[in-house]
Amino acid sequence: MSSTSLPLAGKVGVVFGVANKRSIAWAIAQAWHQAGAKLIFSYQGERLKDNVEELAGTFGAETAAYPCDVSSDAQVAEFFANVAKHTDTIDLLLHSVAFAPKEALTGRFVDTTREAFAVAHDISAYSLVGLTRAALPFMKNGGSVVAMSYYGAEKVVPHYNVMGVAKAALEASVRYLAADLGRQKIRVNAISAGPMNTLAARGIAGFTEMLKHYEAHSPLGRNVEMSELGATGVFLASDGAAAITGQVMYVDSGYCIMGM
Ligand code: NAD
Ligand code: 0WE
Repeated sequence: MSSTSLPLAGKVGVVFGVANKRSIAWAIAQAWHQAGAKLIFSYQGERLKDNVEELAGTFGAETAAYPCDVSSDAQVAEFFANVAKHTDTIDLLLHSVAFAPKEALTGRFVDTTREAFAVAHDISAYSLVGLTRAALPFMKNGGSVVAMSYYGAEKVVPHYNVMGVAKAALEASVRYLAADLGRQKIRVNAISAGPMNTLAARGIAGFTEMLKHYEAHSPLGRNVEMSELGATGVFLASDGAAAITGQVMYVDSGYCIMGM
């Protein structure tokens, strides 16, 4: 295929949420790159700098990565100031960031502290609003914003707790952002992924059982592959999805349609 026939040829994207090669953000970034997009990466802090620079480097030495802790307005502003050194246009934004204090993901939801509730919502939901607003001055030709969600936003998943409430806020934010920005040809959607074996899922008690449960009970009888999240990310970013905004697209082997 010639590069001009690639679905994201000439597009520029910013990526939030790569921690390592197993990150969902890395799967979508690879798919965006293979579809012809040029990408700029962020990383949460110094701890992840080398990891992310090494991964970004596989796209060519000129692929940039800058720090951005999304809980800091100053770091968000600084990140986009760094982006401005490379481009005056952004077409794609990937939000693949979530965090709740570990103790909030065990035990009962009713025991969630004010502090854990605030942190989970700040990092996992508000950051989509703040990052999208910071990207707006660059999205002169319209754009596509993609966020990652999970079924626990809709239904009670044991121990997902405050993260489920934060994902509900994220999904509602997707809709309100889509309504605000549609006239600027900026689309905002979420991918609700089935359970994936990443750093964020590791150490969750019963995670292996959850993978087995999806295998046993989803219509497709299997778990989701990273490349399938990548392909959905490319679709949502491409002109094929030009009339799709404000949606939560389930990429979960069909699990969420089942009543029992
Ligand atoms: P991951 O650990 O690879 O990615 C989570 C990312 O969030 C990391 O890169 C981490 O650095 C980043 N992050 C956390 N706090 C941050 C902060 N303050 N500032 C900047 N970045 C911060 O795990 P993942 O599974 O790839 O998670 C990515 C997204 O996918 C999350 O939104 C998660 O909720 C969602 N998701 C995951 C699954 C799953 O089963 N793994 C399923 C559905 C949705
Ligand atoms: O969104 C997530 C997990 C996000 C996450 C993970 C952690 C682990 C380490 C947020 N915060 C933290 N904080 C930490 O200290 N998923 C969709 C994966 C996930 O997490 C679960 C799940 C699934 C699925 C937690 C309980 C039950 C199911």
